[in-house]
Amino acid sequence: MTTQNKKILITGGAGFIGSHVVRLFVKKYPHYLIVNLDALTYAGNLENLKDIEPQPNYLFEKGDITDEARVDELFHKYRFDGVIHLAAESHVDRSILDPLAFVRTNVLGTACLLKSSLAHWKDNMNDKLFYHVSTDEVYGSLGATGFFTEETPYDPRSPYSASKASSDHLVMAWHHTYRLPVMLSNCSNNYGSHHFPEKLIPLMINNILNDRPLPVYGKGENVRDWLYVEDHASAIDTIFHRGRTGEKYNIGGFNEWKNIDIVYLLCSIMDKHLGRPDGASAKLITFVKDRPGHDLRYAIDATKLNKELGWRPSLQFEEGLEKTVTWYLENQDWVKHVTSGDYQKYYDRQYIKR
Ligand code: NAD
Ligand code: TDX
Repeated sequence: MTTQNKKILITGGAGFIGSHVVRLFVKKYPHYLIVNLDALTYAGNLENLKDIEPQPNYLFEKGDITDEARVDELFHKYRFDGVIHLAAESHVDRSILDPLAFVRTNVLGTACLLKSSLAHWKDNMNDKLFYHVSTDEVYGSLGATGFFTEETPYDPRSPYSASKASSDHLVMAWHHTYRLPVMLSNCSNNYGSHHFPEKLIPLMINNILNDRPLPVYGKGENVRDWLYVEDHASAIDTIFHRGRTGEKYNIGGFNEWKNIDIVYLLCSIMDKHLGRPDGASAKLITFVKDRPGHDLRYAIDATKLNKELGWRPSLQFEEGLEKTVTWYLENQDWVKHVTSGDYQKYYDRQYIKR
């Protein structure tokens, strides 16, 4: 897609990754109008965008992507040239507790956006683009070796990953059937600031700080491939502007870690920050019942993105974790706000009463 004046709809912009994508686009492309459509679920928080709210090229619209009339109304109002679609239910453990919420938002919501995009672009698809943000979890679970490439067959195993796989298939179906210009990326686990403390890294930081048990599922042997969230946003920017229509790109930093090793690393970073004796926080580690259907290992081969578009991550993991811990320590008000309300109910159901 060219970088001339554009009106871009970003869905889920009040969430973790979405807020970083909105910030990047608003700052880097002052001649674009960025409209953030978000339902502000428990995971969406306008505080994440406080710094860019006053910018003249940024607007927020509250709404649900499953609400066809609302999505259509916004297309009429703004005449978008592009969509970057991040809105989703995103937490695997919640998808095990309430799968239908994931089918509704991730599958039906994506279909609603595709339908409106086609209706508004069908007479002139020139320089239009529907960019869908997806996950490596659609590929399933790896054994000890090997990587997910763009050719790896889909094999989702949780309600979350199955709903994301469905949304990927819908995006490609709209491309093949209706010629809708689309692109899709599948990224590995993200970490960084504004990450909701239900996910591994921010949950552990928060629990270490508050001297609570650190719940490691199973034996902590599962492996995830971690990427700093701002690097994900920069990859989306690169692909959105220079990727090939109809293509999918894997995004990752070749950075695999066992969960238990990450928890130990976080404990030692936090001990230094909090002035605790070395090893003090690690005493909080508690092995708990495993996640049902827990995928063993994810590992992304991002060679295509590197070779075709020259993208590479900017940060080493230890440096990124240090920045992340510092952000959480300096933004305790943010943590307090997002963990008030329903968070405690979810936490008790997931960790205390099982
Ligand atoms: P998040 O849960 O932090 O944010 C999701 C956002 O979507 C929230 O602001 C929420 O209010 C909004 N939303 C949810 N349902 C909605 C609806 N029906 N209508 C409108 N808005 C709605 O998620 P995240 O971690 O930032 O993930 C963003 C996207 O990136 C998702 O599509 C996810 O599948 C994908 N992804 C995430 C990761 C990761 O590690 N977090 C990795 C790869 C891909
Ligand atoms: O309390 C915990 N204890 C624990 O051992 C939590 C929350 C997680 N874990 C384990 C499960 C996973 O092996 O840590 C690993 C990471 O868990 P999550 O942070 O829940 O991430 P994951 O399930 O890997 O999914 C994430 O990456 C892909 C995002 O939540 C998805 O949105 C993204 O698509």
